Amino acid sequence: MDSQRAKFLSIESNPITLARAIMSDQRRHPEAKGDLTMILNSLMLACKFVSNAVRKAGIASLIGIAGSSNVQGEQQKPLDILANDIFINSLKYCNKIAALASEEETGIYIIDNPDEAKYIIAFDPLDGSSNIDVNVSIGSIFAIWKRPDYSKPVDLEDFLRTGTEVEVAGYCIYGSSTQLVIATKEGKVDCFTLDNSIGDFILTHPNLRIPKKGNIYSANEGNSHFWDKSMKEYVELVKNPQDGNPYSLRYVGSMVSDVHRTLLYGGIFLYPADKKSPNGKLRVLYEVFPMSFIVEAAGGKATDGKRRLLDIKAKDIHQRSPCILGSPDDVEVIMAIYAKNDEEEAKSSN
Ligand code: AHM
Ligand code: MG
Repeated sequence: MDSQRAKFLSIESNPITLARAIMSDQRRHPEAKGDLTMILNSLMLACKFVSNAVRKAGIASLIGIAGSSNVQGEQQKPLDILANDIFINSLKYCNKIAALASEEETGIYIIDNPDEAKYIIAFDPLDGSSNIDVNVSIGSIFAIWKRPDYSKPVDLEDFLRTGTEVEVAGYCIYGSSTQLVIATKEGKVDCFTLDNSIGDFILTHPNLRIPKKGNIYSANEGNSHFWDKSMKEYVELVKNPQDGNPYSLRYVGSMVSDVHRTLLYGGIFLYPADKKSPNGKLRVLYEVFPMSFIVEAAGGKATDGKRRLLDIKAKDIHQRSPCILGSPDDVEVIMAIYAKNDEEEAKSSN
């Protein structure tokens, strides 16, 4: 039997569903109490609900704007609000989350549940909102931390953490299919695809590894006039390389889609600081940390140009950071450009 047919038969008769994968992971950790299993099950359900809402958005009048703004002054869309409610309600049921931070919530949202809730979560319920109305892929992003001290009531302090402390991170992409990518701190990244006919996520891409080097760069180059010298130099280099093989430019404008492609095909995703947004645009807790965690777990790198993104210690739940991530060889090239320019600048200022 050829391997393609064997794979098809195994997916048809013995699929590894997300629930099965989570259970078998838990068997490998007999000391685990199953808390993360319950949280992941709640997230899986939330993603299915959001996926369904996204597919019906045009019919159910979920496009357009809702008329409200979030704490960052961005206009909320009906789907942003619906997705936020879906995530919160789903997570409330599992009783294992003490509080959450969401792009759509001004402060932390404390869940009134028993003391047994040892985890907190940060999420962007619907990333890439500007693409909702034009039927382009969007997604949800999350990162989960263990509370450092659950003998005291949960508070903002529990969220002011580094990315290296993340236990599990993931994203769900609502694209031509719905896929859920989950990374654990053991460095395992799996991608599950939603099979609508049975309503379950099936393991389709086990042990994802990012290519060592790619040939795609992904950035909103419309902002290039405002970029710093190193970012301009890097993008010029990939467009006019010495070997005469320029990189392709791909930019969806939904971080989930741009990072998903980078993970699968390799290359580099760039959302740098610029003169208009000196801290960049992407939010540390629920965009930069989860995506950096996933990319690193898959063998890639994530930096702001000078330091590892996962080493940032959050000072605010809606804090922003420049974000550069992707194939290790590609990210190292831009880091070397930053190091060279910083050294030259330091010499000239002495
Ligand atoms: P959102 O969470 O409000 O949708 O904003 C985040 C999105 C990211 O998905 C994407 O990478 C970025 O904003 C695109 O920004 P720009 O339109 O400036 O290129
Ligand atoms: Mg977002």
